[in-house]
Amino acid sequence: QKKIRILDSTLREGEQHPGVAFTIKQRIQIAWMLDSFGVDQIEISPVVSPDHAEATKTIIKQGLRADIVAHTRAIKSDVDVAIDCGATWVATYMGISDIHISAKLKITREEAKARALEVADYIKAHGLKARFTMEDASRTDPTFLIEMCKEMNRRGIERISIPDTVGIMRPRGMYNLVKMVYNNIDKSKTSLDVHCHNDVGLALANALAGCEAGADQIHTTIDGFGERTGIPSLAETAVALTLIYKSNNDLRLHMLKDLSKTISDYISLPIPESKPIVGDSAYKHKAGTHLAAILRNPAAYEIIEPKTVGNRRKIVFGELAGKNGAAYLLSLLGLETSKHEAEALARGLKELRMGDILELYLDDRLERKILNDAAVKLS
Ligand code: HCA
Ligand code: CU
Repeated sequence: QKKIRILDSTLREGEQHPGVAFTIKQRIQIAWMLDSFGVDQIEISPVVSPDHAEATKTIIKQGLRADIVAHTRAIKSDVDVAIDCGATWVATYMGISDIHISAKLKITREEAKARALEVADYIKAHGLKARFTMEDASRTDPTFLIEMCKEMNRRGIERISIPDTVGIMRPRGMYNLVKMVYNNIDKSKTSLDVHCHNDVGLALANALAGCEAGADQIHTTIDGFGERTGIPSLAETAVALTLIYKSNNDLRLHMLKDLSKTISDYISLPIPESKPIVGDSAYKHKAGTHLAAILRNPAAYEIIEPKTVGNRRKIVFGELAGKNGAAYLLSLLGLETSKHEAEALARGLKELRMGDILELYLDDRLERKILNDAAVKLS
């Protein structure tokens, strides 16, 4: 299985989310964490403010393992800012759909193409590694998209990003779009990125479909923050790649919860409890039938152990706990469990109004022992 890489854009796309803004020190801290987590590239825009330029410079100086990619508009003076920061990787973007060319750039297709190529040549003339982003690729005339990709490919641009800027694709459509580009370029010169927006919740599915079609790098942000409803979250992407696609196994997954927690502390926004992998509910078990199975083998309802991703298992005793849940609760309290007592407690729990619940958070070692004891008693 070919490795699928991760570019994390928390410091660029992530900061485009309302309410998300980091200090210089926080950006440096995030870059260190992302690097030790194991992402391949870290993206930041040095152009948006002097603070961002400062952060970009300092992060580049850290000598991290990940490439630091400076994101710029397709404007030479932007590229100059990146160069001044010491960037060796530059990602430049330009809207190439008719709607972007007319509404944003207010020029013609031919002028847009000329401008893009001029900037690409400029970047290459400075000996930089480069990505060119075909912004709004999913709404671009395919002929023009291919024409542009071929030009970049001919120039030895190392990566082309195919974004679904407005989150309008379905997985099959993203697959076809990326396949079309993939079939039209010399793969020894250029690799493909996918950058999918989550406007209807299909971002990760679309990005993975793009990788099945030949792309080898997915853009993520911590917790999926980004313009509007964002892009795929780092945690979901990392676990999907490791566990489902088996295309990456050098990521420190146990850092996922901490990465998420760090961001939420920095921006004073709680992590939504239903967030996959890192949310508070990601490993909460409630229904009696689930509890009964979890007692014997947590894998019955967990695809990856909570501690593997830095999260914790939580058992909820509420109106759905049933006699298995009740017996478990009694054993936790150190009480000898008879069938009769367990049933009585289960009836009591049934009386609970919806939402009146007791949650238990357990230390790992204790939990394993108790799970074993309870399983023995019930079997
Ligand atoms: C933007 C556009 C972008 C670029 C993606 C990329 C998009 O907000 O600047 O560079 O790969 O969604 O098209 O984020
Ligand atoms: Cu984007």
